[in-house]
Amino acid sequence: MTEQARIAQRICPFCEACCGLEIELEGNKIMRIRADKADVFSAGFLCPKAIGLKELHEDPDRLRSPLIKRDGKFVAATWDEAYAEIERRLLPIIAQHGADAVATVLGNPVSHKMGLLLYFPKLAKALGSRNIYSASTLDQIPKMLSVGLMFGSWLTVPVPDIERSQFLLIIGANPMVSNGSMWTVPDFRGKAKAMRERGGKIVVIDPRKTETAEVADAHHFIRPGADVFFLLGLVHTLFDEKLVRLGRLAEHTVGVEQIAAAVQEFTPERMAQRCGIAANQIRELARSLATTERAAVYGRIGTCTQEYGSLCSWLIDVINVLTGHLDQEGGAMFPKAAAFAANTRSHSGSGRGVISGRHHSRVSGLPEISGEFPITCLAEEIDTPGAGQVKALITIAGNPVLSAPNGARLASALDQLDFMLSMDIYLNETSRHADVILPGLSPLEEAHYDVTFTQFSYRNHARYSPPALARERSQPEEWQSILRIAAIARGLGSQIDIDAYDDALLEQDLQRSAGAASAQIMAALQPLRGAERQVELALRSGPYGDQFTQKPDGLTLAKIKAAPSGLDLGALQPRIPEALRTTSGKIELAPQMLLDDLARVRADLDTAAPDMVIVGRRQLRSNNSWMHNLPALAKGHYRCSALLHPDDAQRLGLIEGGMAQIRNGDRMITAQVEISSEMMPGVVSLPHGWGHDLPGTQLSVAAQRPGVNLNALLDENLRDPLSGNAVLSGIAVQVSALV
Ligand SMILES: Nc1nc2c(c(=O)[nH]1)N[C@H]1C(S)=C(S)[C@@H](COP(=O)(O)OP(=O)(O)OC[C@H]3O[C@@H](n4cnc5c(=O)[nH]c(N)nc54)[C@H](O)[C@@H]3O)O[C@H]1N2
Ligand SMILES: Nc1nc2c(c(=O)[nH]1)N[C@H]1C(S)=C(S)[C@@H](COP(=O)(O)OP(=O)(O)OC[C@H]3O[C@@H](n4cnc5c(=O)[nH]c(N)nc54)[C@H](O)[C@@H]3O)O[C@H]1N2
Ligand code: SF4
Ligand SMILES: [Mo]
Repeated sequence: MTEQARIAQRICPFCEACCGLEIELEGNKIMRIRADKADVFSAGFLCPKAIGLKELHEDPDRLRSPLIKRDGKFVAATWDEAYAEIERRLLPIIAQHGADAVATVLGNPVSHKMGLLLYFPKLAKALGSRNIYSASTLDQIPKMLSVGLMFGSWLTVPVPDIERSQFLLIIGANPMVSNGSMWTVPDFRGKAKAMRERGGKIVVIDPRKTETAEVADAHHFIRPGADVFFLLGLVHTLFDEKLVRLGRLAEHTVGVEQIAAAVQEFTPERMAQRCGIAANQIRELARSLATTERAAVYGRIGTCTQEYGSLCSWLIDVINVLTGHLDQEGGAMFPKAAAFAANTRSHSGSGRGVISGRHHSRVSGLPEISGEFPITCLAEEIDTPGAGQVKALITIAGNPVLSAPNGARLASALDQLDFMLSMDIYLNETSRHADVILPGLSPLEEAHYDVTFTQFSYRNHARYSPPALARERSQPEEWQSILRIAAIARGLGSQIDIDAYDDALLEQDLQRSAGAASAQIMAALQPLRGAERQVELALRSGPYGDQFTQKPDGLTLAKIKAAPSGLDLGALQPRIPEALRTTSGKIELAPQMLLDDLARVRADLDTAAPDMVIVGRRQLRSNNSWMHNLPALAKGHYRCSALLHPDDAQRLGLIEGGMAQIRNGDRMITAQVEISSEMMPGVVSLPHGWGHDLPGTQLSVAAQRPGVNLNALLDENLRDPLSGNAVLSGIAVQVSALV
């Protein structure tokens, strides 16, 4: 290595696996990116997307200065000009139309950015608008609702304790490709292999024989959207065959009798036809789950983004409880994050539970869940006139024009706004509609702590990445930008001293939470600022923290910084009842809202399968809509293909590489055909996040192979009624050859 060569550690911000990487640098140049073998959590794993960190840093299309739209064209602007423009445009809208006229949209990368995650609440408070939307309602809100009702806080999600498990039932998830979701588990492949080597078994339920199914012991096709029937068949069998064993959890659980009564009619024999899995298979799987000492059921996108998303998410954990595997070694366990987890805060063992439906959306009257409305309501809130209409929008690291159903309607709604601000690193399908774009930093220029994913991790740990490269002095960190917008919204002016404002807000917070000790804590946090200071505060007052010197051996940010490959905090430990925050202090196995929703299932018992339905698909070298501009990831075989079974291809007259028209009512897309028996007959699979052929973007690589937009086919009004999550899977379509 030359003199200036150095290695920086960085947690990869691209997906939930949060791999620890080593960035080899010479001056400002990135020479190489490798896995950090010493990383206490990911232990030398990475995937091909890691190289994207270099390409993203160097991407000439990535925005480096603010843009302001003048006479329909974007022009580069200074930060001061951009903030002044926001102030000039936003304040009159708030003054004239009120707080709810300003909506915000948060996208997926927010959960990988500590600055955005920790400072968005300050912007939300300053705006005071009920119109908050995020990618959660295209994703995991059904799981948040079910665990919220059962365990008392939105993110108390049990994850498989894979290193000690002997049986894993994976439903509607493909961790071999996605690298895990709501389950932070780098190197799923290695862990699955180790599991099988010690005699463990993995069974996958999916309408496609996925990469995960390939490394599993068994795979069963399931009719898309029919998981609820399968899961009810499993729960029925547990009672029918007297396999229910709550073990240690019996005294901490209420609602078992209600579940027994509710599932009586859902025999596997009745469910088989509807879900496509034979009754004896359902019974066999229930027995395996119940009789294997260390086992867990895990479900993800396929079980959430469908019309029974909340019921499926709930039943998965009902099974974990009834089989005695919840909160047990080798079962589905609750991580204990070192900072920020609601289930480690305040009084342990009980709490206020979760409350939803405090207000309803203006047009469709849908309830807020966890403080947000379904993102599929955004377009109607903008394009439906009347009091309370959304007139301004702030998008933060989100691309809903591609990621949400019926982007065409949303795109034209965005053009009707009086003002739109995008905090984004690209001029893309969504940010092209903005009046001002504020770019974030390259991930290599910012510090990182995993605020969210430590709450879903297969093992407890704490890691911190300092910035690998210095940022341009003129470029603020994202927490600073978002806080400045908050100050603007409060009428404090765009010129405010942001560090002083941050101090003042923290002082207020501390006075509320720590009372007399607040001045002392404030002093102890010196000289940190911004997001980093929030991390230090949360760590030191968290479950492993030094409690500001009361426990000198406890955790501080300095201790984590001194361990560049992270600190291991041990395997997951049983946490019930301590992790509960329900009002009863019990696991609420049978929340009324979920029991009531079974009426929909009863009414749907005999619905016949449509000729063809469409489902989504994720791919290793792609991440939602925004990594298609990175050459190393974009190259290779064409990926945005419509994958279907040879029998369907033959029946529909489709040929490999030919074009198919896919229709849903009057919506239509054209996609290239790929034929494979890995698909369940009657199901076509297409990735999402493509369709980079819209005008006015600056994505030169992505535009060369734009792909087609799956969401252009989907109906924004189809939702899981309980959670409001969009239905993205199992939608009936007509497929025909394009002649
Ligand atoms: N049909 C179908 N649709 C789906 C899904 C599906 O399975 N099927 N999946 C859904 C899921 S799970 C999700 S999470 C959503 C994702 O939905 P979105 O979050 O709306 O989409 P992304 O493609 O992740 O867009 C991320 C945006 O953040 C920007 N960005 C990236 N890094 C940064 C940064 O550091 N700072 C800032 N300010 N911006 C940044 C990118 O340029 C991009 O505009 O898509 C959903 N849509
Ligand atoms: N490489 C890569 N990794 C990613 C992402 C990415 O875009 N690319 N996105 C990230 C994000 S935002 C998320 S949320 C996670 C998602 O993580 P996962 O949920 O693991 O991701 P998917 O690959 O979408 O897996 C969903 C599976 O559900 C199946 N499926 C579809 N419909 C149904 C159904 O009705 N029932 C059942 N049982 N299965 C069904 C699909 O065939 C697919 O195999 O991945 C994250 N990681
Ligand atoms: S699996 Fe790949 S994209 Fe995900 S965190 Fe690891 S290196 Fe990054
Ligand atoms: Mo997601």
